Amino acid sequence: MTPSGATDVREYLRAQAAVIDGALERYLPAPDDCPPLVAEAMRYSLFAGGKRLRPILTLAAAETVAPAAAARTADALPAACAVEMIHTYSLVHDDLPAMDDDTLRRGRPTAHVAFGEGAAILAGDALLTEAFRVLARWPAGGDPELAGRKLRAAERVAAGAGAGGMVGGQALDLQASGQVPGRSLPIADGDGLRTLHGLKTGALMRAAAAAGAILAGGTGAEIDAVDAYAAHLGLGFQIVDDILDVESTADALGKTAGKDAAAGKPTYPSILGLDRSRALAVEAIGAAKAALRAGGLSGRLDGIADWVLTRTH
Ligand code: GRG
Repeated sequence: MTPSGATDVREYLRAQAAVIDGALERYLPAPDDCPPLVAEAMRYSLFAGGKRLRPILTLAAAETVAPAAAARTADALPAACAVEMIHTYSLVHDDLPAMDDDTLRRGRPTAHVAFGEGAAILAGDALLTEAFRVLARWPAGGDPELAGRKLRAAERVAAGAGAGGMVGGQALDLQASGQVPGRSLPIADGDGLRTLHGLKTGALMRAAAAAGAILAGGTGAEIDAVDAYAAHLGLGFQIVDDILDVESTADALGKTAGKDAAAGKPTYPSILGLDRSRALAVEAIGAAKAALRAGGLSGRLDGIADWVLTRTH
């Protein structure tokens, strides 16, 4: 990527994150709409400075399949917000003592440290549930074609987040780290890691991108290309995450660094070494871009793939 291309994509990511933050503010229950503790705990984790990569994928996928139709990309904004709410719920629950037991996330004390375990569990539950309210309700209007697209997008997001997607990946992660009595499932090679992360990290990214393409009225082939792109991107993202966990600091990452190694978790660097991990990340990002090209698509998703490789947090 050229330096100007890198600046351009960073500017795009910043601008889209601001659009998403504004929309999240509108879609989220206000403290008057529910017991204030729930609204406060949801907002605490959601507005703590996440990168917004998944919702940006939703918007960028919509732009990619419907480049000339602003209305179509606006149709994808509620789903983008729903995906970020689901991602944030997963972080809140992942940080709980029963899971990863972490105290720092997005540069702040984790939700259970700030609000207590019970309230953090409820904040996660509420984020997940409200996400599907957003998916069902917006964009509003009686257009039956749009209603059909909303339903397909919601189904896709549920599948990516659910038992055969992110939740399933988290279950494999618990088993891999010996946290399920009598059900350990150690991971010893790259294929095992790929399966785990394809679910835990990749499935929601795939659903995020596919939902954008669906809501913008993409063809079946376009939706498939965007889905394949996001599958490779998710892998690249995860490998870079594992490398940053080794090489970066808590200050830069906004979360505990070196946590995986300390917990004896299988990671790309621990199983394959840093050099091979870097090469695999480059390969995955190349494959993501190739999947787009194979579907006759280009545009922002390409630059986002390059950014994933060079990101520092
Ligand atoms: C609890 C059902 C359930 C799932 C948890 C997402 C997840 C699954 C666990 C988070 C732990 C982790 C390190 C996952 C792998 C990489 C990842 C998803 C990192 C966090 O995503 P970022 O970097 O975070 O996009 P921000 O804060 O920028 O949104």
